[in-house]
This record gives sequence, structure tokens and C-alpha cells, in this order.
Amino acid sequence: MSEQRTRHDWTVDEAMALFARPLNDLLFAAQSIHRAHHAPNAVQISTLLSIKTGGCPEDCKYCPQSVHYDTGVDMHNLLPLEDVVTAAERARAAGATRFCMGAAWRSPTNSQTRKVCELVRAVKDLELETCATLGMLTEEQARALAEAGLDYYNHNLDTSPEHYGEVITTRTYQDRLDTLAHVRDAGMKVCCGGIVGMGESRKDRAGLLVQLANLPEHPESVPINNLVQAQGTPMYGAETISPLETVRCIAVARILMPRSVIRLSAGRTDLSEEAQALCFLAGAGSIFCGDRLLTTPNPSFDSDMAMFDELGIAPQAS
Ligand code: SAM
Ligand code: DTB
Ligand code: SF4
Repeated sequence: MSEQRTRHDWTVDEAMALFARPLNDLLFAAQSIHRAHHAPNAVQISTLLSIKTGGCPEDCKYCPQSVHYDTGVDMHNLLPLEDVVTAAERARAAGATRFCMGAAWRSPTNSQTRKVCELVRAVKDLELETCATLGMLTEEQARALAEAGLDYYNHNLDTSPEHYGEVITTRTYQDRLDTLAHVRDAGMKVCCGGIVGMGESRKDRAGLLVQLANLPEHPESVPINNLVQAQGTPMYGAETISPLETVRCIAVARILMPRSVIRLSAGRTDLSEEAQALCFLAGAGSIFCGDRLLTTPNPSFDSDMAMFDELGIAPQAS
């Protein structure tokens, strides 16, 4: 059936119709597609490290690292190579297969990019997959990171084009699309998703997923973040969405982008194990493990392993 083809011409109406399906039908469709392209009982584990924290000039209203909001985040400059290697070794020992480095930059300078290239080479030497999220990149910077061996670049669209102006004013949607094109052209894998639970409508959630699915190529990795409400940010106190709405988002993402790995990303501390189990049924194939995301808490590694055990899920080799 047409849902199984890789399409790039999805409409928001089609996505809305999927969201509106009875949950059992939606889950059955999503799980059927999931099984056609992915191992049904395996979940990939990534680990995050904030390599540069806080003081970011951007005004993303959800973010505890923006200089515009008083969030009490512990700021630090780019970490030294030894600290990053130690964290990567720890992540590998715990079973992570991908190590993601995040920096609170609008866009790195060329000199900062060179330093991150050194970090990438050192993490690659540990035989971990590498991912970085550093803000907007020029073509040259994307090429340099690719040459250093960076496997994935994370750069999110965050929300629908219509809701975007409510969330960020210091960079445009097009800026984001441009960086994604540079990452693609440099030959890296694209990790691109967004955030839900920022007071947006279901139509905005459908709009975000359609934007992702209609990129020239589907992102290999699609993080679906539930807003982690950070005190001091304008989004603190935003209307939350129900766990089942998150499940629906994952299912719709799975149907729109059959081969992409959908990551149940930030916000798992607000989801019960039962809700997370439904997310895996809906097609989530990756999570972040470790006590911290970038600056906010994440379930403990042991509790995640206990959850996997109960669900019969195996951490995926890669
Ligand atoms: N500064 C770079 C940038 O934004 O391009 C990279 C790091 S930034 C923290 C990476 C992504 O984390 C953002 O695009 C956003 O989607 C996500 N994020 C940030 N704060 C979040 C929050 N409070 N809850 C959920 N996701 C969040
Ligand atoms: C993504 O989509 N989610 C991760 C990663 N990319 C960098 C980050 C979520 C950050 C959550 C807020 C924090 O811990 O600061
Ligand atoms: Fe800066 Fe990234 Fe946070 Fe936006 S999401 S304020 S760009 S660190």
C-alpha cells in the first residue's frame, strides 16, 4: 500500500487524518511499517554530552541555555579533549553506540569547528558513532566535520513553519533548511526532528512532521523531543500534551518516514514506562541513555535497562 513507499509529497491534511485515526488502527499501521524496515525488539542507545553549556545568543523560548533567560544553568566553555574522551569511554562501557556532542552556539566559528573536529576524531578512535549539534553551519564547516569523521549532524526544525515565530526570532526556518542542506551535501547523516508540548496545535505537530518528511531526503534520525520545561524560560508552564498524543506523533512520524530511525528523545522523565512501551510499539527505535540530556535530567541508565528487560527489548548494536 502507498504508505510503504518513501514519499516526499505528504500533505498536512494527510498527516492530520493519520493523527485522527483510532489509536489501535494507527498503532497497527505504524508497527506494520516499523517491522517491514526495522528490528521489532531492538532500540539504539545514544548518549549526550554538553561540550559547551549556556550563554547562547539565540532566543529559543524553550531553551535553558539561552542568554536571554535566567535559568541558573551551569555555564562552561568548550570542554578539553580529555574530559570528552572520558565521557565517551563511559558511554561506550554503558552500551551506547553513538556519542552526541552538543554546544550552545548560534553557529561555531571556524576555530571552534576545528576544535570540535579534534573531539570527533578522538571519539571515533573509540569506535563509537559520532553526532554533533553545534548550531548553524557553513558549507565549509560541514565539510570539515564530515572529513573529521562526524557520522551525524543534529539540527532540528523544532516546530511547524506556522508556529515557528512563537518559538524563535533570532534565526529563520530557512536558516535551518540551509544548514541541513550543507550537512547533506557534505555527506553526513542528518538527525533532524523537533519539540512537542510547546503550546502548539495538533496541526503544528502534523506540519512539523510533514516538513521533515518532505525534505529532499528523509533524515536518517528523527528525534521527537517532549518539551522539558525549564524554569526561567518563556515556555515554562506551557500546556502539556498527553502521553498518547506523543505516541501518535511517533506513529505518524514512523508512517511518513518508514526508513528513518525515530528517536524518543527529551522528556522521557515525564512518560511512564507504559507510555514509553507504546512509543516503541509506535515505531521509536532509539533513545538517549544517561542521567542527563544536555542540561536537564533523563531517566537513570539502570531504570532504562530494567524497562528494556521488562519489554524484552535489546539495545541495538548500531
Ligand atoms: N545550539 C544548537 C542549536 O540549537 O542549533 C545545538 C544545541 S540545541 C540544545 C539542540 C536541540 O535541543 C534544539 O534544537 C532543541 O530542539 C532541543 N532542545 C533544547 N532545549 C530543549 C528543551 N527544553 N526540551 C526539549 N528539547 C530541547
Ligand atoms: C535533540 O533533538 N534532543 C537533544 C539533542 N537533540 C541535542 C537535546 C535535548 C535537550 C534537552 C534540554 C537540555 O537538556 O538542555
Ligand atoms: Fe542556543 Fe541551541 Fe538553546 Fe537555541 S536551542 S538557545 S540555539 S543552545
